Amino acid sequence: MKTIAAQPFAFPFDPAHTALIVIDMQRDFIEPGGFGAALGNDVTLLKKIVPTVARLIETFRTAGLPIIHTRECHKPDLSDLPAAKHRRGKPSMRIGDPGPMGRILISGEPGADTVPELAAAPGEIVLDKPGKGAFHATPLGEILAEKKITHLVFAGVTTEVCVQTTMREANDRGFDCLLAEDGTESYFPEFKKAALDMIRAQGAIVGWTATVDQIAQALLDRDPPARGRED
Ligand code: C5J
Repeated sequence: MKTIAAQPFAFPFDPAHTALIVIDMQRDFIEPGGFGAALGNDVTLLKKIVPTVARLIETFRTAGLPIIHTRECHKPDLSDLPAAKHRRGKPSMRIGDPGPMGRILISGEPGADTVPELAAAPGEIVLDKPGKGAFHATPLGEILAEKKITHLVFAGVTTEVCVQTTMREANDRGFDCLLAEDGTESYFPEFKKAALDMIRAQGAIVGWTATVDQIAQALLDRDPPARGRED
């Protein structure tokens, strides 16, 4: 067993039963010139976490632990898109419409792909999901059961939508969940803060949070990075 120095208290985990889930680090949400930017969102907030998420992924690769990358997207014929989800959003820019990086949130289109800096390595799982939560209408539950995973570390975007929804789904299914505080982001900083507070409230009601350094320190048994002198 190992322990991550986390909030609201230490997170004990067995690396042999732990996986990383990286949620929706897709070009359309993160890159300037994508769907998120076209909707008027400040994508620089999301782009800033890419190197930190890359470090977390590298930590799991070094430790030899499973990594699952998700992408929120739909089939080209929209057969997995509920009418209620289709109706939402800006009328001029709905899922499936032509967007700045191909059809919006459609599998196979450039905008739906993961940003190249975080591309999956051979052997890592890439899971396309039609919902906000990664368990809905996907084989994620079966994949984790087959790998005997009991503990999940999360990163990705956006904190309060797809990340938090998936953590809540996982929590209800009996997984212990920890979110990388600096490996997740929102277009709305106040929503990120509220989501982190909510997750770890009432004795980790949804899960734990920790920094990528704290996660790496526990997984790789490394000392924390040296801090500069403050005097
Ligand atoms: C995600 C969204 N990935 N905000 N999607 O959070 O619509």
